[in-house]
Amino acid sequence: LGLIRQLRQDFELNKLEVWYQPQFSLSSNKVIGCEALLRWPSGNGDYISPGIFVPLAEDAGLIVDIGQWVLEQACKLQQQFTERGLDLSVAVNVSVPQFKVSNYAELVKETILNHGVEPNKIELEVTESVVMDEINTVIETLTELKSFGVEVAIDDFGTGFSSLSYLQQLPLARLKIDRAFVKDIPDTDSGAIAELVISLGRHLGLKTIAEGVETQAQAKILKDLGCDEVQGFLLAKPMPKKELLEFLAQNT
Ligand code: G
Ligand code: G
Ligand code: MN
Ligand code: NA
Repeated sequence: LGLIRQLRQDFELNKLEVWYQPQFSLSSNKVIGCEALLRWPSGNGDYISPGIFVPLAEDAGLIVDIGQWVLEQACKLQQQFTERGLDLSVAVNVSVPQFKVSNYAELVKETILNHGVEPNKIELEVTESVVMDEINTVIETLTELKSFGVEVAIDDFGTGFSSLSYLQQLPLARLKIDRAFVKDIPDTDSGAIAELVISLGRHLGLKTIAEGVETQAQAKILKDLGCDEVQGFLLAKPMPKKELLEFLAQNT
């Protein structure tokens, strides 16, 4: 079976999983939310990376249905947070083809309303490739969602080939510093880019969150630079929902 047929079949058989990686405030050291990340069990105990199958699902248009399902899972988790008295947000990744659905903003609003979730506890992560694909449509869609309350973050910031002018046109809450700019801190000049993004965020009134933080040294430098939040193996890896709820019971 081709990979995409296998993926479609496994999706229909409800075999895909959503794992969650906690995100932490650098000032309070507390969990502030988590990012939803797809996992595709290969059948022999390990997982095919979303880095491999998400691009295929995007090409096949399958990401539209999968992405909607991920959003529903995120809303269900957020409901559980609220039931447990946890004030935490859930971030989901959104791909280009999802924005091409004519009523994408309506669909997101409806999904959030149907789950009785507070819109500002759901964050959409969009990459620069999403933003640059059809900038006017994307601005319109995200502006509508922002006025509903949904938060928007730019994912993998600095890795795309975009101009910076869109930053002022989008209703953003957060810049996510890509792990490429975090990984060599404090050994190389890549820290200079993290510093630049943090400073840019501050000037634009946006929060900054660093991804891929693996060492205490990185966390300390990022904090000293004024970065607001971190996500990375140092603090917590992506984990299944059951483990996440256990982790939060211990860590909130
Ligand atoms: O979890 P991991 O680091 O392996 O993810 C690799 C890539 O897959 C990341 O760029 C991430 O944004 C993407 N990805 C993970 N889950 C989703 C999802 O639900 N939707 C989309 N569009 N991309 C995802
Ligand atoms: O592109 P995006 O930011 O959505 O991807 C997030 C991906 O980064 C997830 O697949 C997650 O597994 C991975 N990730 C999260 N924290 C770390 C980390 O500290 N180190 C490394 N190498 N990868 C990480
Ligand atoms: Mn992401
Ligand atoms: Na990223």
